[in-house]
Amino acid sequence: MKMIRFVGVFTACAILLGTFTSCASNLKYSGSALPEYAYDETAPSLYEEFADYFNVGAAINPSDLVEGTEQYNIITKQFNVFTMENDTKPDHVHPSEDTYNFTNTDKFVEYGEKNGKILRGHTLVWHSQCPDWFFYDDEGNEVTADVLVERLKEHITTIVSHYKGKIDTWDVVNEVLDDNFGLRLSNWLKIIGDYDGDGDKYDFIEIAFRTAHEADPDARLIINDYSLETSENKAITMYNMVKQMLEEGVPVDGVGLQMHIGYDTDIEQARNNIEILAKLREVNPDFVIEITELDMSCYSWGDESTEIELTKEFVQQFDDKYCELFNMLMDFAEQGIIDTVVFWGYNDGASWLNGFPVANRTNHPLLIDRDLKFKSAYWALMNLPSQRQTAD
Ligand code: 9MR
Repeated sequence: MKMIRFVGVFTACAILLGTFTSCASNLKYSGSALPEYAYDETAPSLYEEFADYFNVGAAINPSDLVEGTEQYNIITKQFNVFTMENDTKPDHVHPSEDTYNFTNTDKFVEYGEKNGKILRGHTLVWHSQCPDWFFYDDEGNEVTADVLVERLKEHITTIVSHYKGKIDTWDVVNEVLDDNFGLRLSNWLKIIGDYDGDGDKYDFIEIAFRTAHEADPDARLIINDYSLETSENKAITMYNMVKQMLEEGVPVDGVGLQMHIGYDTDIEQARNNIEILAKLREVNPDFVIEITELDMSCYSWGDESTEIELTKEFVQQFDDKYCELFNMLMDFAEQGIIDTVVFWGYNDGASWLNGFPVANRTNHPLLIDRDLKFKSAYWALMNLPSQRQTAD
């Protein structure tokens, strides 16, 4: 048994060394740093490796918080920021007007406090996973703007106060922009509209930020959205909206780029869009950009297939793209623009991308595989900080 294992490890080692030595010499992690390396006490740590640049985090679920499991050990060692993937969303925390369910997020906070982690709350206001009771009265009629504003304030005040000083960062509003133009036509927008009569319809967003800030003045408040890295139009729309809100004194501390990207995403486009958003620092020098939901699909957008062969060439391309992305993010980190990068999940088996946009597909978007082994993309990234420092 031991012999078979040795041969397996030796072969993997030889293959990997071939891959690594073809990229660069004198790598910090090579040799024993196998792509199939499983967690043990001697494993290095992703967030510690990137400590000079940004915090590195992951979205997790309650099942990851069982002390003593491999999952628990991996997340605790690898990441220093966490988001609950689903359990802090409105439908979980506030399923009906008089019911708040803090059980799972309380456990998350307990874990974070015990292990000294930074915690993100996702999310207070969203069009999805938001129960209908917010928008209708007992007779099923749509509520007035006044009623919805009161419900919105009560919702945010109760949740943010409950976690005051415990949850560090809130995705206050999520996905409020439309894919093509302006604001998404959600129930929030439709019902609250231009509440203060000043000519724009940012009111539900402004009220959400002001209310969250009142409940916990020290919490970092983020406006979170997708495709900001690929659509320049969306990045500009976000820039214009946040600029106006900042000028009006709305306490927005940063923009969250979800970054659900693909192995073929144009990283230079992403750099361009981040530069657009970073101009918000001209209004507020402390304004930050967080990467909040990073993953990298192995399928092109529009590809409907459910399996992909992980050829050596494909894996190399995938790893290179992760490196290109992280190098770009480190450039912004060096300017103080980006300080947090959070993966949406941490192992391929549990990723939402196995079910979206095609059901029952096998995707491999993260750095740890289905068997909880660290992939070559993990090791490629682990080598970046030391390579960058050598190059300086
Ligand atoms: O990953 C989440 C998945 O488990 C849920 O079913 C889904 C429900 O809408 O939400 C997913 O997380 C989303 C996040 O909350 C907001 N940005 C997009 C994420 C992926 O859909």
